[in-house]
Amino acid sequence: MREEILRHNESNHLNQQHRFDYLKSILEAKQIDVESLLEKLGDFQIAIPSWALGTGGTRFGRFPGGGEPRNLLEKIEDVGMLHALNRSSGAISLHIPWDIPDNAQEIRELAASFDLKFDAVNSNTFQDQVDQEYSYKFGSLQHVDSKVRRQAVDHNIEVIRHGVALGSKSLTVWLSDGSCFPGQLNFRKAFENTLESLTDIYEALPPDWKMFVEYKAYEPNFYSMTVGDWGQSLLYATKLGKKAFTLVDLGHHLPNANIEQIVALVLMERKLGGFHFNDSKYGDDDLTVGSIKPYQLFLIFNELVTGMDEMGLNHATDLGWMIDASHNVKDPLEDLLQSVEAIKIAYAQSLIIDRTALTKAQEENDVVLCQEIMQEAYRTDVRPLVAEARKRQGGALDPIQLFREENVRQQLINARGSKVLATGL
Ligand code: PSV
Ligand code: MN
Repeated sequence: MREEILRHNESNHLNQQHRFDYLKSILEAKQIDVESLLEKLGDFQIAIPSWALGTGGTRFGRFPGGGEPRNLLEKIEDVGMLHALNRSSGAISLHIPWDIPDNAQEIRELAASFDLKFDAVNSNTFQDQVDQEYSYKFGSLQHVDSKVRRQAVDHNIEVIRHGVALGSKSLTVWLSDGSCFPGQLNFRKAFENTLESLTDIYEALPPDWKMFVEYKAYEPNFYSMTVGDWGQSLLYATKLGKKAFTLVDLGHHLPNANIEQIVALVLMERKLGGFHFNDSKYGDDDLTVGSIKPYQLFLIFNELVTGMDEMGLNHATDLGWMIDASHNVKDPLEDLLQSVEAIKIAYAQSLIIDRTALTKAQEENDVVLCQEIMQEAYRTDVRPLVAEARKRQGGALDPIQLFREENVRQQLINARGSKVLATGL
């Protein structure tokens, strides 16, 4: 891909230079250090989930476009290609047992050849596997039967073991545990069982690992979820200890929730661990990041950047940045390129907010000016800046255009076939 990228950048050079110079002059007139912005953007990496490289679907059907990765090696190749194009997807997050790294050494070497790291490993106690003894129909870590809980704990410990072999540094636990009908569950017992099971998992974490407790308001349980919101996640994470954190999946809130405020407060408590980025109109739609509510994404990044700066945290490394999405009608790889781009745009916009002026306007209760300041940043077209950062890292000025110019999907179909299905949901 190296030569194709160089050729592509050469033919897009003039247009990019013109747009970048224009933006640079605007930013410099505002005393913004453009070089430092480019550096921050270059450092910022977003992990790709191993389960999002194929076509997703709903319970009504699935319409695969062909050329999906048939195994973990091919998934790594796909993420490697994304990373070559955008230089911003330098990590992969595995879901076990959908992707079991049987030969960790081989997997590690392949990933390293594409300059990829392993981000959080994810356990799965929301589906029954063929060889498992007990069913998770009525929950896993919360289950009334201690044997089921033990099986789910053991699975999580097994996932940690795989993660250690790959060089991961975190475990994400998402539970579908909950209840579908009033009266089905003793909420307090379910909480206590879950906490006890999570404690067993927590104790198996290596010292330099983090545990992310992901919450979700509903689905697959529709009356209660045992980790249903940020309050419950924060409660578990606080009781568990220093290595446990809340994970925010943007699609896991009740309608109109103020996610940016949640982010601000959990971060303030030093309990924000990471993100699953996606977008949604109605529920856990798992749509392309930034496709429905880009302003919300910008407001979330505003809280992240200001909070992290005040706490002396490193934007690129101190939180886990991951995508969690599904692609029913788009090419999965193009969709992921769009998602990463949307995240980088929101990040760049939040970096150019005039913080001194905003703080002053807040102190003076100048509501109109506060909005003007926020929207001045949001309405700045930072795409040439994001593209410049990508080019400097060796990526393509326009990754999707190059993906299409090179007929990558057709090449994948030729190599892997048109009727192949990747593992995942
Ligand atoms: C659940 O909806 C979730 O967001 C969790 O992160 C799972 O790991 C993932 O989706 C599975 O697709
Ligand atoms: Mn998620």
